[in-house]
Amino acid sequence: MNTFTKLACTAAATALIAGAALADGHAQKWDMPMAYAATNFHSEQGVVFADKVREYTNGAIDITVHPGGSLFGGGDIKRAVQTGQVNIGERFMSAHANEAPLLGWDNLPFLATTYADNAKLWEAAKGPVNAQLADLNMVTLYSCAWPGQGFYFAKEVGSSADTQGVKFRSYNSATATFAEELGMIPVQIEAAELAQALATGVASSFISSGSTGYDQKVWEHLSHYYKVNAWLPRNYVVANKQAWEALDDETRAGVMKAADETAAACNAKSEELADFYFAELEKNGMTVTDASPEFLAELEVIGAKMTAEWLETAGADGQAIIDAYKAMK
Ligand code: PCA
Repeated sequence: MNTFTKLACTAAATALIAGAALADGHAQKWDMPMAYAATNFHSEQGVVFADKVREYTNGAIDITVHPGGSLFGGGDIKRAVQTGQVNIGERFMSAHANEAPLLGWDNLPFLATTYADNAKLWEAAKGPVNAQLADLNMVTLYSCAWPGQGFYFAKEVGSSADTQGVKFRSYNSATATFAEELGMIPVQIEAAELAQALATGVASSFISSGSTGYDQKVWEHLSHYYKVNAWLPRNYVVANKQAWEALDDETRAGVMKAADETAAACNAKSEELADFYFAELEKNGMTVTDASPEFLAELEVIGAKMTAEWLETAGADGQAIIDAYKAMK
């Protein structure tokens, strides 16, 4: 067989297998909105995932990644997937904990502060959380943790005496509550708009990982980062339920294989990069330190209150997640 014939045979075979995915035999093109910078590890892993999906489904599903909120802004991605405007997307689901309290499981202060513990907590949470997402018409393909969350400020902060009246960028209601407890004034803003919010004075502090501070070059506006390591929140890559159910078993298995591999790679990448981000913040002039014992003690008291409030809204399912997690430790 010459090269051309071989290629033609491979293409024909691929087309045949790909045909398994759709009744009309064409590959499906799926647009995948992602909310964070193209160079962020979540987005880069999204591209790796798309490549793996093409490979493991023999080209049946062809995903195009749209990072940086370019197709849908972060706040609109969940609805876009739910309603089938897109078949797949990435979302920071704890931002929707006011609609579905269970989705706040990954914002519980000081409960699981290492990658190993965060993986255990996800193990404990994923049954009820994925059931909740299924109720919202979404199928979870994979989730990936951000590095630990700490506070960014434009000044030295030793305790809540220094945070009164400070304008704070929140990314969900849990972080807004945290800020209010510290006397700050929260406003919810997507990461993609963070640099602009800092530049215009809409906010002068926020809680996040070193990753987002690095992506948004926040050293241009802020001076201090306190490594509180309060929690490791997660992004989820989810599919629209009808789009998912329309796939044949073999194609779904290919997508899940890609998803499982990407989950492992993405979480490993997050852990590997955590200290790199701190070094970059420092290199660009920021002071990166642990929070003072006084500030940390205050944050722990607030954290306990937030966990109690979450349990009130998340109910028995929430308690079951915490219990199952503690049983694993
Ligand atoms: N970065 C995202 C979510 C958590 C994180 O570390 C953000 O600040 O929006």
